[in-house]
Amino acid sequence: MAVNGTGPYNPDNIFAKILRGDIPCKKVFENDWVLAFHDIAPKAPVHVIIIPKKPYVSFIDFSKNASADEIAAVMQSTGQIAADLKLEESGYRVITNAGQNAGQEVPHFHLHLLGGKALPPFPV
Ligand code: DGP
Repeated sequence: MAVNGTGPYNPDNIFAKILRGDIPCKKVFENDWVLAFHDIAPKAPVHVIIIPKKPYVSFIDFSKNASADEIAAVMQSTGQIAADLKLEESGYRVITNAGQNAGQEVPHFHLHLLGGKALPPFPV
């Protein structure tokens, strides 16, 4: 992955391995477009990773190249997961890190769903 989250997709990244079933995850949701699972190092009581099943390096790649149906599926799935996990009443945060300067470590586009407590003010 280039520093800005573009470049060729690396099929050896950890989320690609999770999608293939090569390594386990604690799954919370799956449909034709999306897989979601608990983050291995949670930053909040609820910290879920939501990924498209198709290979996109980052939000930059996803926003340019995914179909409208797929973008809708990812966003609607995220809202559904938040509702299923009872986060709607207390509120929650959805973020994505696009590129290394933003803190992206895994080069498969993903959303972080965070909640379950009062979250600190957004850092920057
Ligand atoms: P980011 O820094 O935005 O690329 O976030 C990557 C997240 O992925 C980070 O919060 C930790 C999580 N993560 C890394 N490796 C694994 C893994 O093997 N399993 C799970 N469930 N989460 C992982």
